[in-house]
Amino acid sequence: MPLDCAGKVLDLSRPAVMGVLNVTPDSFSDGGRYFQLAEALRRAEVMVEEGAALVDVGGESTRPGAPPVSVQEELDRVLPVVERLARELPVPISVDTSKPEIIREAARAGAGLINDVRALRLPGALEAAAASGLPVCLMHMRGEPATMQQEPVYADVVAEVYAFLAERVAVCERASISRERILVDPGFGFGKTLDHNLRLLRHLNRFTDLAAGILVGMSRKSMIGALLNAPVDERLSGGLAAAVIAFWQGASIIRAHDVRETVQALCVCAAARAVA
Ligand code: 9MG
Repeated sequence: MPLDCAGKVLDLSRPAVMGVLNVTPDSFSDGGRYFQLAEALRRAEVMVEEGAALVDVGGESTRPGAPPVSVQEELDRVLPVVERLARELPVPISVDTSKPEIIREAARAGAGLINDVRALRLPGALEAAAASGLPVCLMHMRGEPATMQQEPVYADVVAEVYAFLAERVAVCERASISRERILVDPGFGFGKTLDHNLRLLRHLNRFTDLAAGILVGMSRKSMIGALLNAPVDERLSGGLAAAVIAFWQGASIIRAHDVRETVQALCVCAAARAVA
């Protein structure tokens, strides 16, 4: 079933690449808000030209150890960008946030999807997402970004992440967010060791019955760096391999920085999968 993202349709029957657009101070030139807005728009346009089916705008870094950002600062970073992109681009604009205030304002500004790494667990987030009427992505994260990579332990990572996501889907359904508007994401790199991430990737197909679709993000992450012993700017091939495996295992949305290459890799994979 296609997802209705504030009037823009996201087709989940073929692989969709979600382009990453960070609007944190370190991701733009220091030319003031106006120039940052123009730069963000240009980057998003390029991603759409390269085949992005949606663009994910985030104003608070979720990297391990990243400092928290106030509501006002996140609003100032994200809202003008969401508003402009939603107006000017043909694809849905997703907002990467956990805060109810940002969910509400981003929905008013034209966002088409809520991408929450905390799976709507912050007070008020569930109600704000339900009231928005938008599709949501519920991601699994163990702990908080500041501490999540400090020796995470699971008895059975696949079963525990599955149980967490199933419970969050049930909570959403009770709040009138129907399963047809829910995506789930095992949260690669969020409170997981390399072994946990590999097990989740290997068994990703177990998550397909939970919701309307599976979203994953492995692009440039440290799990790829650890496997290849490569710095962040040399992880493209590994990220593409992970994207292809995830799609083959049932993911329908791949969150990625390198949009053109990811679209091409998934195009080959989808063609092979379509053959009887
Ligand atoms: C914001 N963000 C960073 N990594 C992510 C991932 O793997 N999945 C989702 N849904 N969001 C992410």
